[in-house]
Amino acid sequence: MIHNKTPVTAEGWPSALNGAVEFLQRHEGFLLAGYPDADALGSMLSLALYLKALGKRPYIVWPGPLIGKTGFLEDILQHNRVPLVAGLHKVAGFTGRVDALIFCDTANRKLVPFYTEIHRTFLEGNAKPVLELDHHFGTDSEPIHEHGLHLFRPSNATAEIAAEVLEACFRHNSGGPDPFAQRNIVISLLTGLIADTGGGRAPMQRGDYEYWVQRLGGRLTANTHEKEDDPESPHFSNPDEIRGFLAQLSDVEKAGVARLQEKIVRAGDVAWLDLLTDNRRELVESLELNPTAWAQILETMANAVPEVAGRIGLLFYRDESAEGGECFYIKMRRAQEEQCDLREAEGAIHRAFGADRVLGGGGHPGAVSFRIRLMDEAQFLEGIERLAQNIDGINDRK
Ligand SMILES: [Mn+2]
Repeated sequence: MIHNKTPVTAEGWPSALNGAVEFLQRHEGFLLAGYPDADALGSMLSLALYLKALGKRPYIVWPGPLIGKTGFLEDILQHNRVPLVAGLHKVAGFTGRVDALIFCDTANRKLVPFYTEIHRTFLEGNAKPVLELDHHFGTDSEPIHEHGLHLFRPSNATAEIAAEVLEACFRHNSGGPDPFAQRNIVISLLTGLIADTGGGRAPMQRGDYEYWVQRLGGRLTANTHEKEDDPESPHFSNPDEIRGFLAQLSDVEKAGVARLQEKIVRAGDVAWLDLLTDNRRELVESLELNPTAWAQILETMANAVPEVAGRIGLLFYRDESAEGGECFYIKMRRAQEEQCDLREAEGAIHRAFGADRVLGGGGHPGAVSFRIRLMDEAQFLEGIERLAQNIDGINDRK
């Protein structure tokens, strides 16, 4: 049975925050895990680096090399000697060293790398205490551990929640290290925030976004000096440079984007981009794209397609399901000026493909994704056309 996540109320938030501070103070060895996108990584890294500064032991669950632009976050961890728990069989090796778990930015347990092993090692029987930070409230959302301390809030990014936790820690322990004085903590948080808001284009809470970009950006600039001992690449001195870096395309990526622009199909104010087998193979082979370039093109197109349509854009490709089998993956985003809540598209997805074929999905008002059971590609494309007609009528909150 699924119990959807519920946000902590405004009245309950200060005590939840205090609970998180005590949680971090009370324990010594922390296993951090989450679905490794930029926000989850940024949140985990910032917490891990602060715990390290307190003399505690963070371990980050690492499913493998990162695809896309977030590789520099891995470099930050290496420089700071935060151990990565890489590979399934490694998890159990940390039994004696871990006395608490932190999950960041992950809608449900199916998306946590090595969850079965983590559960078997740390959450069965005498379960270790759990802290969860998240901002996903889709229909597939569910606390990873029911009895955890849940800092759930509809923020722009989990990185905002992590920043609040760090701020609260410093308030309680102002003689200790100042988390925002550490460049790498600030860079990690800003990366998560910028990535989750489409490069700052589409924050759900504009005020919060501005607040954190100014506050963290100010500290980043203040702590940037001409010569740094810690070799960083790239070397950021303000949020705009992080934004620029995340959005920057190489020549081959630009060529890929230009080609895909021509393949966008418009139907009213909805548009879609078919990245199923043929289109994708043709592009990858002719431009000799590596996985990083492909990921960058995908992210760029996910933001471009809705703008072409003026309202809602979607793209789809084949991907792995949480169980490891192949499935179709649909990414849906709304245009910058559009106010509708895309989470309401779930009904349309069910009608278009049949509820039993939808493996799961969810997201934010501005961006959702769904996994669909494998079927004939022609049959799937018919479903997409039905979906485009259905979501055209989604409630507009303008
Ligand atoms: Mn996130």
